[in-house]
Formats: sequence, C-alpha cells, structure tokens
Amino acid sequence: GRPITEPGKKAPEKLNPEPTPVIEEQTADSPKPKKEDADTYRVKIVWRNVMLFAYLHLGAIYGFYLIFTSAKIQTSIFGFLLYQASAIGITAGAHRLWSHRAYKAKWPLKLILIILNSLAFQNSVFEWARDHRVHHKYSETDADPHNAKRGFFFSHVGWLLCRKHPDVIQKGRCIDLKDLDDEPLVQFQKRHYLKMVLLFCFILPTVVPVYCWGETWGNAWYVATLWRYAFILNVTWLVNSAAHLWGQRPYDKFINPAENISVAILALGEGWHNYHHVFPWDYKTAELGNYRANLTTAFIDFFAKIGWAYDLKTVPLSLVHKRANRTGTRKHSHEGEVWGW
Ligand code: ST9
Ligand code: ZN
Ligand code: ZN
Repeated sequence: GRPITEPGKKAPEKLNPEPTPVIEEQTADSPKPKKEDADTYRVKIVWRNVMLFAYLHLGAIYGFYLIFTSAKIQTSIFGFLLYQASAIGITAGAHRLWSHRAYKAKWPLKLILIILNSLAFQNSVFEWARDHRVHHKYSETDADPHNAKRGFFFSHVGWLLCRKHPDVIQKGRCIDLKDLDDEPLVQFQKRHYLKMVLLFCFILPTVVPVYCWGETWGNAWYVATLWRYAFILNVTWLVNSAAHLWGQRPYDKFINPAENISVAILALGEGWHNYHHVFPWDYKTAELGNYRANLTTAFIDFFAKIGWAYDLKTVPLSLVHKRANRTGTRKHSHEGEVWGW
C-alpha cells in the first residue's frame, strides 16, 4: 500500500474550527506517547457484536435474494427510500449539523433529522459526534476510533467489533461536547436511544409493508429492515475505509482521505473526503457548489430556502485554491477551474 504520509514530510497543519481545547497535537509521524494503557493494549474482541453483525449480514444477503424472487416491488422501493432517508439522518444530521456545526437548524428540521438518524441506528448523535470529532482531530493515529492505518477491515467494521484503543478514550475526553449537552433533542435521543431505534429502525419498517401493501412478514423483515440497514451501514463505513484509501488528493496529498466518486454517490455527497478533512466546516463537504453526487447539499439548500436551515458555512474559492496549490496534487491558478474528474 501507499505510505500514510511521505517519509520525512510533516503533515501540514489541519484547519480545524471545532471548539476543541488544544492538547498535545499528535501527527501520524510523531513518536508514540509512552503510556501504560496504550503500551499494554491488546485487541479485545466483543463477541456479542460479531454475532449480531454476522446475523445482520446473513439476513441482508437473504433479503437481497428475496428482492429478485418473492418481495413486492413496493417493499424494495420502500427499502431504497428508507436507505436514502436514513442516510440524510447521518449526513445532514449527525455529520454536518451536529458533529461539525457547518450550519444551524430550527427545531422542526432538527426533529426530522433526529428521527431519520434513529432510523439509521449508528449510535446516538452524541456518541457518533464524539467519535467523529476525535476522528478528525487525531486522524489515523491510535486515538482515531477507525484508524485507517490499521487496514481496510478495521476501519470499515473491525473497529465496531472490539474494545476501543485506550488513546481514543483518553484523547476523546478532551474533546469539547458542551454544545451537544445543551441540545434537548440530542439529549432526548441519548436517553431514549434503544426505544427510538427499535421503533424507527426495526418495528415501523417491518410493519408498514405488511399493513400498507400486504407484504409477508418475512419479506418485510429481510428486505425493508435487514437488507436496508446493512446496506446503509456498509455505505457509511466505506467513507472510513475506501475513501481513506482510494481516490485523488487535490487539496492535501499528505493525508489519506481522498476524493472518491463512488462513495460520494452512495453516501449522498460524503465521498469528497480529501476536501472534507481539509475544510471540515464546509456544509457542502465538497468544493463544487453544484449538486454533483451530493444530495445532502441539495437537502440542506432546500431547507435554507424555507428558512429552517441558516448560517450555512462554506469556504471561499480563493482559499481553497491557495491551499490546493500549497499542499495538493495539482496547481490551480484561476478561479472557477473545474477539477478533472
Ligand atoms: C455504526 C457507527 O455503524 C458508524 C459510524 C461511522 C462513522 C463514519 C464517520 C466518517 C464519515 C463521515 C461522513 C458521514 C458519511 C455518512 C454516509 C451515509 C450514507 N471520546 O464505545 P464504548 C468513553 S454503529 C471520549 O462502549 P468500548 C466513554 O466514557 C452500528 N470518550 O467503548 C464511554 O462511556 P459512555 C450500531 C469516549 O467499551 C466509554 O469510553 N452500533 C470515546 O471500547 C465506553 O465507550 C453498534 O454496533 C470517545 N470517542 O466498546 C454498537 N469513546 O458512552 C457498536 C468511548 O457511557 N459499539 N469513550 O460515555 C460498541 O459496541 C462499542 O462502542 C465498542 C467499543 C464495542 C465498539
Ligand atoms: Zn475521515
Ligand atoms: Zn467529518
């Protein structure tokens, strides 16, 4: 594989607007801190998770087979729409709004997002944002929950199958989460998480096909619930695995996150990952202002039009080009130049 950072070159300073107190910054090539915990760290597999994810994926494969054999077309369309809706709960909700504060939202939009987020079942917004802020601040070190240096499998799903590295918890303690403590809806979801997930991710998606268009319980469960849930999970995980490995690096060639169009399409705009790690506060998570493989931006823009989303943060093109010229893989001299992919 390619090296994480070029030997001898220090990773350039990351632009990080999050309100995180500065503590010892650890770059990929700085020496490992000597800590008792970290030194005695051994991977501890959590077998409960291994079994649950094995059941989920076997069920999803069976659901995929049912799509072509016995499921009603409405059930498959319903499953697809739930995938897109739950993706929005992650991209526009947990990611751009609550992890990065890239825009502000009025409560009706927050309510929609918290419901869609519960449909996605990727841990509560609080836990998701905590891990994600740690991921940005300590990218590809032991403190990164899904450290891509540990390989495709670990960054994809392996990190959810074992106990966290002690550095994740230790460094994570210094991440500022006060804004999330102050949000009633985020706190409500955290308190009632299991019930919300049962209702929105499992019960409703199974009951609706049965009662609304006479689907069988089996088809509803395996297609609209297990297949749909496994699919959205894997799409999300691809941002951590594939988009940290493969693609172009026009903004910063010294970091692993890359511009990956396949992931961008599947993940509603979250595959432009080189840009996102360089400018994490941009609500578009991409340079290009149009909706190229970025349904989430269209979603936020729509709600900005009706006033439910506001204070959308973005990055001036001149700054993007300045940074790309300094650390990226291509030279850019004039504004409006369109990248070559
Ligand atoms: C799932 C999540 O799938 C997927 C997230 C993907 C993230 C993607 C991000 C990048 C993409 C960005 C673009 C978005 C793309 C979207 C595309 C959409 C189409 N800081 O965790 P515990 C402390 S979930 C500070 O249990 P263990 C804390 O005190 C799937 N402190 O650690 C905590 O206690 P509490 C469904 C931290 O025991 C305590 O440690 N869910 C931090 O090592 C224990 O925490 C599952 O399958 C931190 N970062 O267990 C569940 N972390 O919470 C999976 C921890 O009370 N999770 N602490 O405050 C687990 O079972 C466990 O977390 C574990 C680790 C076994 C993995
Ligand atoms: Zn990343
Ligand atoms: Zn992010």
